[in-house]
Amino acid sequence: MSSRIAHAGLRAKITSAEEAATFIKNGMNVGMSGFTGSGYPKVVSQALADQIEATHAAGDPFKIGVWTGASTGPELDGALAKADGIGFRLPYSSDPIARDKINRGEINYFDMHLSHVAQIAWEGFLGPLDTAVIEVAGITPEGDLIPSTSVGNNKTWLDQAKQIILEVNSWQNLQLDGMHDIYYGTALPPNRVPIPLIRPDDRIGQPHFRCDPAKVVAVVETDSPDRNLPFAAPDANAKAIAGHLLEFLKNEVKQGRLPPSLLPLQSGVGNVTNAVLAGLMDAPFENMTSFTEVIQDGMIDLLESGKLLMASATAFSLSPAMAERLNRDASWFRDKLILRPQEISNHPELVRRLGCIAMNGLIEADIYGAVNSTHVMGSKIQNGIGGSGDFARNAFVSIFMTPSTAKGGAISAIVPQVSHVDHIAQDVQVIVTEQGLADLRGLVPRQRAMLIIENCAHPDFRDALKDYYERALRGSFGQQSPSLLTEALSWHQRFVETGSMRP
Ligand code: 0RQ
Repeated sequence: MSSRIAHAGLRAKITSAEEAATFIKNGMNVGMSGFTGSGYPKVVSQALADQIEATHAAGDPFKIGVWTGASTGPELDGALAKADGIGFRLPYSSDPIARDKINRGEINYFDMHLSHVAQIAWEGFLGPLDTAVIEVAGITPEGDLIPSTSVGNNKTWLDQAKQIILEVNSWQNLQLDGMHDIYYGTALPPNRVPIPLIRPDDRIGQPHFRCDPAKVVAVVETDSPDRNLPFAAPDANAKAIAGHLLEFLKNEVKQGRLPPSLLPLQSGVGNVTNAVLAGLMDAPFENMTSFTEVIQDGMIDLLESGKLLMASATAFSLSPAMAERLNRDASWFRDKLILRPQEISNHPELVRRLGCIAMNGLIEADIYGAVNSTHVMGSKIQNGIGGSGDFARNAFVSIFMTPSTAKGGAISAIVPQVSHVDHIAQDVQVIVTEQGLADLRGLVPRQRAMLIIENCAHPDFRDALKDYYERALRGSFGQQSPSLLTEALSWHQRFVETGSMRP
């Protein structure tokens, strides 16, 4: 195992997770690796949670700021949240225990665009980064780090942290070495230069992270798997959404607006987006590419089928079975997959230049096309905006999709007005539900309203939406985006009071 730690000085720092965790103190900011259940530290975070619990039991405070790439696994977010050890969290979280504490106001949560994290850390808004805890697949003789299954913000954490703890995970296949492209050319203005990436498969950086061995205080060996959840088999709604979307893409090719190989695909995480990827297996598009944030199961299937030539992302988000498959055949996948820092995988300059097709989920959309991706009933966070904003604003085609109802039909995903705005109507070009698809490009708000209600709303809510819209046409203060101010959020209020949006 220690053979993965080829640098003599760092081999001398091998210690237990418990010992390593003692370097982290109350009040510290800790930058951890990890992105959607892959490449996150597994044992130091758990040992830290144990120490936090013991400190609390002794009557002393112990909370830290946790900065990551995005969501992580139960051994990190779950364990630390359960121990009441997180005071501040950024930039994305989907852990159920942490979610409850965020929504009770017990964790300060900074939900932000994932491409902005490195910049805001360099600008100093978050305070100093005291410690970095980074999972790696190995350490080279020179002391460079072989990344594992996510890159996220690791480069930034390693550069900024005062001290570094490394988890060397032998569960990760060493054949991952060479899959990563770590670009060190970013800078703050006025010193920025164009990012020299022209095609999704361009490599513009180096395979390993730089790391100052003098900052490393502990090296911990582990053998723990990444823990992602399995995907559900696509249900009828997911299949219907995928069907509408694939018809749309076929028509775009027919109209000459998209090439037959489409443009680089970005796909959000979740069962619906995975169903779309599954649908692409039988669609007539060949030689596709992907420039996205996370690689999920459907992408791997597409790669193996030969329909997708390559995928660029910052992390894997694979079911346990698929993670095993990737781990077994890492050398085959290594030439077809590129993992980059998230400031590059999600970079607006690149998303715009490449002309990505962005496909993301939503919580609710309103009749004018504004999208809420994050807050249930305007105040309760589900996960966070993640990379959806990085891609939606800059994509060549910006698509959002959802089942038309939630919570067993009690909630309409199409509402008179969204209760929280993540994506303004100008960033939303296409909305898809199992009912149909609304292509909003070139339409003014009044045209959008009719199309979204007719094509996307569930029949159970369609008449009520029409009724609202027609009364808004008569009673609104202005006619650009007609609305009834005192009624626009009444559906949400009704749900809060009665448990249903239904009248
Ligand atoms: O909650 O499991 O408690 O029932 O939201 O909803 O339908 O399973 O859909 O997994 O695709 O998630 C927007 C949350 C959709 C996701 C969102 C409830 C629903 C369920 C999940 P339960 P589904 P999905 C790049 C892209 C932002 C980040 C992003 C998301 C739960 O897509 O986090 O796009 N997006 N990143 O019941 C009340 C509604 C609801 C609702 C759904 N209208 N009202 N609850 N739910 N709609 C990737 C990254 O950034 C990492």
